Amino acid sequence: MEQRTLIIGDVHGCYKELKKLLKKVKADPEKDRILFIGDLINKGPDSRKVWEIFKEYHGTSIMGNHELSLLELAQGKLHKHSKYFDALRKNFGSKFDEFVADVSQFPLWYEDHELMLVHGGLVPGLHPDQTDPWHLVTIRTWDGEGHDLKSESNPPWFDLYEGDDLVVFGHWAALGGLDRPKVIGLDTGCVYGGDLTCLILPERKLVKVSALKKYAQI
Ligand SMILES: [Mn+2]
Repeated sequence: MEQRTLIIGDVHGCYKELKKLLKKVKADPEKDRILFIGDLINKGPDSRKVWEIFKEYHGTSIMGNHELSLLELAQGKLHKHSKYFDALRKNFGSKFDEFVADVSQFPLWYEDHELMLVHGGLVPGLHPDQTDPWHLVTIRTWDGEGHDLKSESNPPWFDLYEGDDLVVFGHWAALGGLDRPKVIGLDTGCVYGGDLTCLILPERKLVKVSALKKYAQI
């Protein structure tokens, strides 16, 4: 049987739901390739527990905007997400440096054969290696220039996508997931009381578990 690839959406510290989902899809780190779409951390109950599960399952993750913020904060840059930094330090305790070193190895995107993973999305017409990292991790809509990446008066980036790869993304919880032939959105807002979603390839099956509660406001 062909190896399964499991791709898991934005966890945001929801470790109980992550455990449930891994159990539901019978994830096996010895057999399955287990990938995460980024934003493992922040907002939810316990980022450290999520990271421990991630390591236990030999997961691979791309960078979400929350991981990219963490790295910038760890380098001493000022950032609007600084409130999360202190919370993470406390949460990880003696494991904090190891955690930051691990996150610093996350790639900004993941490409394999006909599959592309990116946290926010693709700037139309550009390969990720030509794209500003912050655009990759935060884009929702495209204004033609990159000044405004979330105004709903502009088209979603995936309406403008014309490539052949299957692109899997997260980040846009309010969208509630997306399932198109060439684009799949996995952020179904678990931390906001929605679902945590896993895409199973090659069968292209979406499996969800419901959030046990609403941990944050969208
Ligand atoms: Mn995000």
